[in-house]
Amino acid sequence: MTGNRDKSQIFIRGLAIFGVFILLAISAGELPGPAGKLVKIDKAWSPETPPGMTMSAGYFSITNISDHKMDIVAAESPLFASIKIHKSTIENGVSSMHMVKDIVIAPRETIVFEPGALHLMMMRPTHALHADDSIPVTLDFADGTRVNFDLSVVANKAPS
Ligand SMILES: [Cu+2]
Repeated sequence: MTGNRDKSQIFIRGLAIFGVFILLAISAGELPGPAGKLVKIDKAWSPETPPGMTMSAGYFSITNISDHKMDIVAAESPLFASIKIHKSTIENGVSSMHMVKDIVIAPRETIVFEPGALHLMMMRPTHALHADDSIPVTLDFADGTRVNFDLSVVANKAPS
């Protein structure tokens, strides 16, 4: 009898500790800071890369839901050798693109990466990417925050 009671007490103590871990895990997701939510990312996509294609582009919209400015300084993905932030412009009817050093997002501001404008220029994919694949991307911010999200690969669209 005594042995059984000891076991049930240990079991209850175990449950309590487990519960504390769950509470910690839930609250960590809501705290501001590197592990918390500082930005919201929507409509993240990338065109298919046929075999032999050496570059692609990533598009998404990003909203700063923190109360301070967020400054994107770099991006990377395990599926591409390098990613740069580019901006396409049309001048005298000629489309060109240039590298952007960083993207500063004010609190509550949304910035849209889209064809013909800001985009992630993604160089040298590790393999051909097809519709419904996802591309994991990490954005690095000036304050050391890193944000991970996935670009969904979409068929029949060309990068621009
Ligand atoms: Cu580009």
